[in-house]
Amino acid sequence: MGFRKDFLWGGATAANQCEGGYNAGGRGLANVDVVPVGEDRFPIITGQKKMLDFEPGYFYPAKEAIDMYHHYKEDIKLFAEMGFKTYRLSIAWTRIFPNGDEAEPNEQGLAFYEDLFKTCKSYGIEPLVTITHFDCPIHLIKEYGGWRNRKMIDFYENLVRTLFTRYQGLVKYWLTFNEINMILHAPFMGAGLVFEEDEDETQVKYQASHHELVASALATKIAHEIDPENQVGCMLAAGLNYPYSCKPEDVFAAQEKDRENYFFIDVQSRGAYPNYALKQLEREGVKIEMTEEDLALLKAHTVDFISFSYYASRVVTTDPKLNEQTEGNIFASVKNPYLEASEWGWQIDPLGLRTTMNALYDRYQKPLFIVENGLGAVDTPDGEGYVEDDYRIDYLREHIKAMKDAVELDGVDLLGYTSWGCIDLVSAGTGEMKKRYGFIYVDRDNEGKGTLKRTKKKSFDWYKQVIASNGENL
Ligand code: BGP
Repeated sequence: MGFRKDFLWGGATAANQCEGGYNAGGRGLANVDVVPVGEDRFPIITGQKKMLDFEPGYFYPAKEAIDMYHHYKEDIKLFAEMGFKTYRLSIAWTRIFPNGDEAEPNEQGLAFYEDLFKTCKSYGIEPLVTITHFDCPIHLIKEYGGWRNRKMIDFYENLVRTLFTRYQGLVKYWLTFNEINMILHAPFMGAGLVFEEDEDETQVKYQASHHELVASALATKIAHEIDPENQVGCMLAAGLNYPYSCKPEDVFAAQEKDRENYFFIDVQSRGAYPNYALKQLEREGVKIEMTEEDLALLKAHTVDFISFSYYASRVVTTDPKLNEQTEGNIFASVKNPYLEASEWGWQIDPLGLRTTMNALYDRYQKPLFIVENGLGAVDTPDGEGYVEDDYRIDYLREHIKAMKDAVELDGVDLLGYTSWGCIDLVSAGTGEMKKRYGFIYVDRDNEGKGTLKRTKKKSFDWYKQVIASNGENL
């Protein structure tokens, strides 16, 4: 009983939120570099405002972040001390191909990740690599319009072929696109999309989604050809949509919302566009350009496992009077009267994790991997930088309990768990440093000031014993 013996405990980060070193080692600029902190952030993330260069007067947190580019050996050593079996990180596309469309990769970028993976391996830590985590070279946006353009599939193919070849034997677990469904809510981050005023946004988003889905299937094919040991997963921003009431219209509306998410995984895991999506796109007048070869590729190269992030559940209602909204991961939700929320309004729902796991496992019957979960909170360190983060421990404990129930009581096959932001990093939604998730405090503030010193929080020792007991001591 309990978690499998080889359960992959660990933590997760993304290149642009922790690495910094934005122009080091021949790196080019990416979309995520030019998203500033402040009121222009949201319009940029959603593709409504164009900002494709650093502009004076703005603060760009990804430029330096927590400077993991220069601290990775120290950081991985700390992860090893916690007993990590895996470390989920992402590749910065522009370290490998600074513009995205070069024929030859940048050796300095390749060497950087090679050493990082070797460092992980030296501690027995298995890297879990997200190929693109909200990451698109600026040049590809300016020149080709991001993922709306079919040529992106070729550039992505070049990237993945390079990675799978170079890191064969070092990396076995790959995720093709972080939170692929976020393209609908944060299209600049998810697909490098900036909209023209008269453009049909839905049309563009679904065409771009199609290109990413084909690219993902192609990556799965190439990964298996290069090394049959490779395991490729899709990655969903998960979290169920509850109907606010048992009114049939509310239940139906919640089902429709869930389908917005399932659509992507249905294609990646079952290998075909589901009927409900084809019908809905037809009703909305969306026409996706796709070829017979695309459909054959999607069918033949489905993912090996389903990975997802889970922070909160959402609520859907058809009653216009019930419009009290609360924040959620990138987009808002109706308030759930039964749940507490984080300082950022994300509704805390451990049982919702078990329900989400069951829904995904029932639907796909493939192993699951929880690759993000955690509490974003304001930490108050003492003079030494130590944080007593019992609130974070409570959140994680309750979620790990729920995931244990899904495994033990429901029989879900779960490969591993990587909590989000295992070391403090820049928030994707707000760009702030004050929203922290880590077991390790980093002395860095919202303005980019601080010594960058790393200090273990109370949760560090707690998570260490969770891992050591394979989830028995919570
Ligand atoms: C997910 C992203 C992560 C991460 C996390 C927490 O959507 O994949 O990159 O940042 O959410 O969100 P935030 O940083 O906004 O608190």
